This record gives sequence, structure tokens and C-alpha cells, in this order.
Amino acid sequence: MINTPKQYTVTAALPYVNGSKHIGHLAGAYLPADVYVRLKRLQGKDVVFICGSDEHGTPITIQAIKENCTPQQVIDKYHNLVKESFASLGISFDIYHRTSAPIHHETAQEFFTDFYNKGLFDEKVTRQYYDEEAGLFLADRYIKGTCPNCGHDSAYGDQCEKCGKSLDPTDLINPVSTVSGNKPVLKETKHWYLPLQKYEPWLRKWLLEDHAKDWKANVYGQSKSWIDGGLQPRAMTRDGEWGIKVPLPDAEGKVLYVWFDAPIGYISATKQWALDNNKAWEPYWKEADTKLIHFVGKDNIVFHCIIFPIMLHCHGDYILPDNVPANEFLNLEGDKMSTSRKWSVEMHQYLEDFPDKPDALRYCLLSNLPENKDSEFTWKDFQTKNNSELVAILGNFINRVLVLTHKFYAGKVPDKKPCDELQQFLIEQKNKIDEAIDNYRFREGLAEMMNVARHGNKLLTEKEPWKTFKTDPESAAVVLYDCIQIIANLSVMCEPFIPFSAVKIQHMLGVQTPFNWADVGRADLIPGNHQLGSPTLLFEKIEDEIIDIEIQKLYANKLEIVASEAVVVPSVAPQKAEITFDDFEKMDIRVGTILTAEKVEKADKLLKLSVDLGFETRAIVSGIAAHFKPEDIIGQQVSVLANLAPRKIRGVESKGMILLAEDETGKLHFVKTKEITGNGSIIR
Ligand code: B3M
Ligand code: ZN
Repeated sequence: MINTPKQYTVTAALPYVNGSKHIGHLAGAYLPADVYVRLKRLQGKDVVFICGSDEHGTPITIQAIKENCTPQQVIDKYHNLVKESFASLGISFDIYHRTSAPIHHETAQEFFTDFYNKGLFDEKVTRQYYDEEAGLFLADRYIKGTCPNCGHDSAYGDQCEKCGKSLDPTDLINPVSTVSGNKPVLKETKHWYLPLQKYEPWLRKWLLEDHAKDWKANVYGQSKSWIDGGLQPRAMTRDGEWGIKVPLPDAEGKVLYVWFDAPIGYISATKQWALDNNKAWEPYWKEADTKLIHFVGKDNIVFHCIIFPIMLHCHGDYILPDNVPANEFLNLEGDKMSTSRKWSVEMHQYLEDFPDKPDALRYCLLSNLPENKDSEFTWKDFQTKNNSELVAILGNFINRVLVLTHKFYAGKVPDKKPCDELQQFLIEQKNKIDEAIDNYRFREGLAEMMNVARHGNKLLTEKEPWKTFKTDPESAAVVLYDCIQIIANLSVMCEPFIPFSAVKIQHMLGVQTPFNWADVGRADLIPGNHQLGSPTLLFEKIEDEIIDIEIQKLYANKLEIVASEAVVVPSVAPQKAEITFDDFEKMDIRVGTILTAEKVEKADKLLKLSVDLGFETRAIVSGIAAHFKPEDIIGQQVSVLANLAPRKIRGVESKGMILLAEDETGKLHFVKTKEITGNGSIIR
């Protein structure tokens, strides 16, 4: 670990622009990276923050086939959308580059040529699956078939998700291309392999020994299990047209493997940034006292901890990452987030619905980052974090202080002496935030910032300046002076986390030159007699109705998806995250009888049911229209999750959920008791 870096090179994973990106991506890499970088900038450090679009690789090619357009059209469409979403959420990249840029193609080819000239590649001819209709060699993930190990009929070419066995596509029984649905054929093809196993001893020393202490357990653990599992030669080239041409004369129709070129994208983006800003790029990649940090999500760990470091090592001129503080996954309302399954909150959608609230999302995500294990975003939690923390603690404190100062002193800061005790407290908090962020514990850093606001609120509540103004004017003036110093400190402390609000706070304080980190910890930041600006609303309460709309949108998607997926992809789902007995106890499951059933207008998959629950009869909308005819299910006894929060689905208020079992063929069955039981009976 580098202790006193001269400069910082901070990268965030280059998103594939095969679609928009969701808030899980944000929480995985971009937001923590942004907090880190913002703090370093406030500290006056020399830092470059790099990101951009990853525009090659199979995901883009497949998306182009799906959208019936060219890969270029796909990347042009999503590059801007993703770039703008990041900007609107305050992710402050110094450059948002593209891997389609010529400077990137050149840089990636230089790496390849360097390796080739040093004789580092093994050339090998193998037989690989080819989709004749799509005219495409198929990446492992795009081949499905029956698992030779457990008989599961939709195992992927690289792994069976049912039994977990690692597979080679040629192991699959009855392989099918997921691109065209046809049976792929085996075709011979030549590629250039990097023998990763040769670098194992070096990797063990650099990663497993030298970084045993300073890398996060999840990152270290995943890397170790890869290394222990035995490293294999990996092809650094692919067949295809879309990508960076392999710079060799006998390599027609071959492009660089996307995971070869993409991380080099960090370097080429730095080159472009340096050109744009009249700087040299080399120090950021080649000087030993540069701290290189890769922020990535869980699924990118191996590429950034094993493959890219091996590449940098092979090249020889480059520094290695000082850390790869990868996060785990952010789930959404109890299920894995997925854009394709429409179970997600896309960044641009959030911004459409909450255009003036980027900080509310940043705050909620940061307070709940999947730093050590998967975590979860729920709309209710988002509402609570906004209303009970941002509004009730931070916003309320600042507002009360400013309003009181305007009321009692016409907005002029009372001229008092700084309080030693307060100064001590602020310094402690500053150090705690520093320490937390330096060690990639962003949740903790955020919590310590909020503790400063809590402290301020407590001071106000204890000293009650609105009362003492008449009885003890000196006390009122002192406490407001102190509180204004707290706000000034907060305006800097909160900047890495909620930068839009930081600007607003300094504006309300009437501060001309923005503060920096060196100012934090001073209890005399705002001088006596300074004229404050006028208070404006910092955070706004989010009402139930707004949240309900978001939840309804999500579930309306889910009902349709569940119904359609059930038919197409029969599979045994992995077990969900563990819950406690208390969680289970919260569910009120009852026996009920379907009294009426009818189709919901303009929704193929939905039935509207009225269900007698013994104590009441209620409407429930269920995504089962593809499975049951309304007339067949009237009179059936079913099990109902009765205390599920009501939600509007296609204009119908649905109260509760019918429990269903899905068999291997995707057919749905009601879950019910063997004997007819009284309606309203409790199931437990
Ligand atoms: N494009 C995967 C992803 O979007 C990949 C990251 C590249 S980082 C060099 O998650
Ligand atoms: Zn299997």
C-alpha cells in the first residue's frame, strides 16, 4: 500500500453500452469511486478520475442483433444516455471516454504487439461452437444445453447454475445457441492465448502475500479462490468483426478479446484526458508513487485483480493497482437487480421521476452500499432515508439555525469566540471520515458526517436559543454562532457524498470561495458579523403516493415477466438470501376461496380475482392469466399472503398475493391445503 501518493489514478469500470445502467451499478462502483475522488480533490490531491464506455464485445453484438441494427448504432444510442445519467447524478469523472476512439485502438494494439514481440502468447487451434444463422462464434454464455452432471436442461456453456459445475460448451448435451435458437456447429479457429498459469507464483506473492491485509475480504477471497482453482491459458483474441483488429498479418476476422482491450481503456482515456488538458499521462500510470485504484462491481473482480495485473506485469512499464475495492451486489425489493428482467431502477428512469433529487439517491445508496455483502434497495427505505434523515436531521438542523439567525440577528452571524470543545469534536469527526474513506468504508464515512448534523440538532434542542434569546441573549448568540460553524463544516464534509446539497449549503451561508478539506475542523470558519444568504429548501419530503407509484411500476413489470418467464425458462431458482424467524412471522398467510375471476383489460397476463378470506373479501390481481382460465378457478381454495401492502396494478387496487408453485415445465399450481379448510385459516 502506498502511504503518501504523489498522484491518484482512480478508475471506475467501463460500462458495456448495450443498454442503460441501473442503480445497482451505481452502488457497485461509480458512487464509491466518486466519493473517494471528491474527498481527494477537496484535500488538494492530484487525482484523475477515469471512466467511459466499453463498446466492444459480445454484449454489444448481441444487442445489435436484438435491436436489428448495427453495433455502432447501439453504442451511439447508449453512450450518451449513460454518460448524461452519470453527470446528472454528480459522478464527477475527469473524462468519460469511449473504447471505439482511435487512440484506444492504437493503445490496445500496442499492448498486443508488445506481448507478441516478446513471445508471450501461445497460438492454438481449437474447435468452438459457431451459430451459422447469426454468422457468429458463440461466447460460452450464449450457449445453453443439458448439464452432463445433473441433467438440468438449461445449463450455460460456462457453468450449470443448478449444480454449480464449471463447464466447457462442448460438455453440454444438446447445445442450443441462445442467439438464434439453432443448434450450433463446431468449427476450427486459431487464437492467441496468454498462459495465465505462468504468472501464478508472481501473483501469489503480489496479491495473496502483499495485499493480504489491505484488500477487502470479499475481493481477496474471490481472487484467492481463482488462483487456488488453477489458472488457465486464456484466449486474448476472438473471432468477429466488431472490436479492435488483431494487429497481425494473418489475423483476418480476428479481434482483441474485450477483456484484453477494455482495461487498457483506462490508459487510453488517461492519454486523451492528458491531451485535452495539456498534461502528461505517463506519471498517472508509470510512477511508483502513483496510487492506482480500480472501483468495480463483484463480477469484475477477477479481471481487475488477476488478468489486468498480469497484463500490466507482462508489459513491464506500468504500475499495479494499489487496491480494487469492489462491492458486492445491490438487490432490489428482495430480488436480484436485472435490466433485462425489468427488475431494476435504471439511472435515467430515476432521474426522470426525481429530476431534482440526485442527492437523495446518492445518500440512500451510500448508506446502504453492498460493501462487504449484498445489500438491498427498497423504495420504502429510500423514502425513509430521505424523510427521516436528510429532511429530519440534516435539512432540519440547517434550516432551523439559518431561520433563527435571520429572525434574531437579521442574518448576521453573532460575533462570538470559537468553542474549543466543538473544535475538538469537529476534528475528531473529520479524522473519522478521512480514515473511513481512505479504507473504502463509505457507509461509515457517511454516518460520521451525519453524526455532525445530529450533534448540531442536539445542541439546538438542549440550548433552545429561541427561548433564551429573551432570557439569556448571550447563550442564544453563542449557540447560533457554534451551529453556524457546524453548518460550515458540514458543507464540506457532505460534499463527497451529496455534492449538490453542499453547493446549496455554502450558498445559503453566503460563502464566496468554496471551503476545502483543510478548513474542516475549525470552529471559526464563518466570522462574526458575516451576512448569511437566505435559507432555501435543502431537502423535500417524499410522500407515500410517489413511492407507491414506483413500487407499482416495478411490480407491474414483474407480474408480466414472471408469467412470461415461467413458460420460457423453466429452471430451479437458487435459494434467496436467508431470513430470520421474525421475518417469517411477519407474513400473514391465509386460506381463501376464489369467488370471481376475470381478465384485466389490456394486460394479457393478469387476472383480477375476488377472494374470500373469511374476515373479508378482497380484490387481488395475479399474473396467472396464461395458466388458468377464469372459469376454471372459481371456487378453488388457495393460499394468500394477506398482509402484503396493497398496490395498484393496471388501475386495480390489489390487496394480497396468491401463492403459486412453479414446476420444471414452468406451469403454475395453486398452493393449497389438502382438505378444504375454513377461509381465513392461518397457514404457518
Ligand atoms: N464492461 C463489464 C461491465 O460493464 C465491463 C467492465 C469493463 S472494465 C475495464 O460490468
Ligand atoms: Zn448441473
